[in-house]
Amino acid sequence: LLLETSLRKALDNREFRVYYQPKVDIVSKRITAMEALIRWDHPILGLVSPGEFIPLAEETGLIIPIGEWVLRAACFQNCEWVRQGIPPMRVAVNLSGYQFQQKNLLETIRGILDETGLTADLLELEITESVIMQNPDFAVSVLNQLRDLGVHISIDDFGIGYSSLAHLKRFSVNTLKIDKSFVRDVEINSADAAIATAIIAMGNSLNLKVIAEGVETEGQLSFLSDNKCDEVQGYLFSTPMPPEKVAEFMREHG
Ligand code: G
Ligand code: G
Ligand code: NA
Ligand code: MN
Repeated sequence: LLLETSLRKALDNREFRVYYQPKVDIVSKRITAMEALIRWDHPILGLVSPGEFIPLAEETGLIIPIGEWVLRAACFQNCEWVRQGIPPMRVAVNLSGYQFQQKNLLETIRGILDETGLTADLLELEITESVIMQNPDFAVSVLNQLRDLGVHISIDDFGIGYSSLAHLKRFSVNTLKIDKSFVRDVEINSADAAIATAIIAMGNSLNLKVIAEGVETEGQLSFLSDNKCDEVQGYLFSTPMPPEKVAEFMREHG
């Protein structure tokens, strides 16, 4: 209850931060996007991870204003990076299931793009496979509208949410993001290796990009590269960093 009360005040008190983690093209090594990951800088607890407060935000409905805040902050930040002369890259924002179901999701996103001046192609939305599969028919219609808006769409945590190929071909998305639980032991666990390669093959055959998250070692990177995965993300390249670090990172890696 204490946490809920302070979560309510956190937006007004400007206690949220957005950290950014790069996505890297395996072949060219270029940065394709920066994923926005929220942090709560609590006055007493210090940095609280989203794993701890996103579920509470969802239970209380606070995820709607918090999610909108992240979207706006990330879009403003990406405009600022463009203004600084950093080569254009997308900013990727995680959408909660509650946001995905909001009737005014499209208006909200359109409004934030207008307000910040960011072009739609520089915004990416990450929606988990489980959220999409809760109601595949509804998801098809929302994903079509988002595609028409011109934003890039990724299916997050892919591989644990039971999409069939039949469903996948109906979803207008750009990218499949292999869940990090399959990446961790991809070199030593033959089932994980089989799942990862199957997702890559499925993505390739449906003309979708495939990214692997949670890449921490050169061995995992080699496996993914040998098996024609398109992009990678993880501690091997960078932990999530505050926005002021991104410019420096891009000077070294852009
Ligand atoms: O950043 P990790 O660093 O701790 O994130 C933990 C979880 O919180 C991940 O599942 C991530 O997708 C989720 N998450 C991070 N930022 C956001 C956000 O802005 N909105 C939503 N809905 N989830 C987020
Ligand atoms: O659910 P989502 O896929 O958005 O989760 C992203 C989470 O994974 C965040 O908590 C982020 O900080 C974390 N993360 C990012 N890179 C790595 C990595 O290389 N290894 C591990 N174990 N976690 C990572
Ligand atoms: Na994500
Ligand atoms: Mn994920």
